[in-house]
Amino acid sequence: MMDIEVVEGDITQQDVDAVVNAANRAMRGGGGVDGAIHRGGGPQILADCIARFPHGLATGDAGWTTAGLLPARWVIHVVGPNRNAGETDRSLLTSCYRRALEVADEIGARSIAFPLVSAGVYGWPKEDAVDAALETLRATPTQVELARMVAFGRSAYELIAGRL
Ligand code: AR6
Repeated sequence: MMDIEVVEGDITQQDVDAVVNAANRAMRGGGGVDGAIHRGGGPQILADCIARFPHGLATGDAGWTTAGLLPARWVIHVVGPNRNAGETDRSLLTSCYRRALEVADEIGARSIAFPLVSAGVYGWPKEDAVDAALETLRATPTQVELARMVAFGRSAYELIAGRL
């Protein structure tokens, strides 16, 4: 049975086996969580993305790279739906969490930290982003023992804690 917890903090500071990146299909970096992870982890992450994902990733999918200089061992990159570009299918968002756990199982990660995928630049309403995350984490069979939701700021923390 996987534990699910919430902390207020920065995804790049999490001392877990794998941290999840809210990436885009190109998988070559960006802003928000993606920018923070590439900045904190250094150029090894981008080099790995280029080598492992020459054509990027599809929306809803996940794949792993090294975590470079971050405390984590791996980054699991997911591509959330961009609601601002008309990707409104909720199953694309739940798929990110399910696929991230599948990838964690492939690499043997036992602890994983998630940001609120799609809830920033990609414009998914935060309440539903939290519900999609929590219901999928609860429903997906996995060897992962700890899933940590990393809330960026106090209001995100209150929102997630209130729905956990
Ligand atoms: N740690 C934890 N959470 C964070 C951090 C951080 N350091 N920084 C922001 N958040 P976003 P998306 C929160 O925009 O919506 C990028 O350009 C933030 O408050 O990072 O999936 C990519 O390259 C929000 O709640 O991801 C893509 O093009 C959540 O993390 C695109 O943005 C996600 O915000 C992806 O957009």
